[in-house]
Amino acid sequence: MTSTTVRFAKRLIGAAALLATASVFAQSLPSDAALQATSGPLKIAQANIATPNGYGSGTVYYPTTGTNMGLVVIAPGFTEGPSFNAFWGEKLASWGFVAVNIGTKTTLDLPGPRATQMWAALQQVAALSKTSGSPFAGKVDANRLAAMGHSMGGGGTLLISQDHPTLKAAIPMAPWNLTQKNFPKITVPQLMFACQNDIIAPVSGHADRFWTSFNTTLPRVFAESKGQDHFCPTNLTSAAEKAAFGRIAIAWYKIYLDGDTQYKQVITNGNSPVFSRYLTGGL
Ligand code: 9J3
Repeated sequence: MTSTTVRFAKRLIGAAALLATASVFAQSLPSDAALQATSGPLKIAQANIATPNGYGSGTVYYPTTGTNMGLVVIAPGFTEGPSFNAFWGEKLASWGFVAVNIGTKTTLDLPGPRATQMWAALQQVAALSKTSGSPFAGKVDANRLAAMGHSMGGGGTLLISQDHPTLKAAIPMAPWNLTQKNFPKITVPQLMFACQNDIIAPVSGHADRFWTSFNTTLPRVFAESKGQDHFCPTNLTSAAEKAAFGRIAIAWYKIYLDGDTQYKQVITNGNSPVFSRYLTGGL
């Protein structure tokens, strides 16, 4: 090549780089208001799992457009049913994830069986997505699985994270676990929600213990809702809490389930007046 040709080639590469940059800007972050809203940009549908294999019940929420999305299992707490988490299923799907909101075999199951059931639901929904007859056929990328759960379901979220390091991200909400307090082996990024005035899963005996046990390299966030009770990250909470938790939950799965690192700035700026504490590490 002549030096003129080389210069011309370099200019072409430069132009391509500019175009690539432009397309990144075209997909810039949504506004805080958009992330805090009850629903995201996508239209959603839902389907019940007719024959749950290894767990109690499941409702799958999914965007009507798109394929190969990350899948999040959502588990309730002791004596709770899936209604406690329904808004999470709807919110996640409206932002481009598939969510399976489960009920456990019995509402009294301990965190260990909840973790087992969460894994069973992920496997079944991923397998169903590979069948052409499914209403959510082709929607799930079986290599991108994540977990979320409230209370004993939050304990289950920690346990499934410990047992299945292939998971991409997790959100334990007001997690409760009695027999294991230390989770230094977890490598699955953890966004932990806590409720300051929780007397069912007191922060000092549960969320704080789990949080301080994490490896210092683990990508992690601790978001504690000010003055709120055990139900602060569930359907029973206020719109303000749903907005603050919802914004960082979407960002967490965008970063760690979708690989969209732009959303790290949402996490960095994720504190809110409704939080009494907002701590981050390993990001
Ligand atoms: O809501 C929960 O799953 C908290 C755990 C709990 O109530 O334990 C009592 C045995």
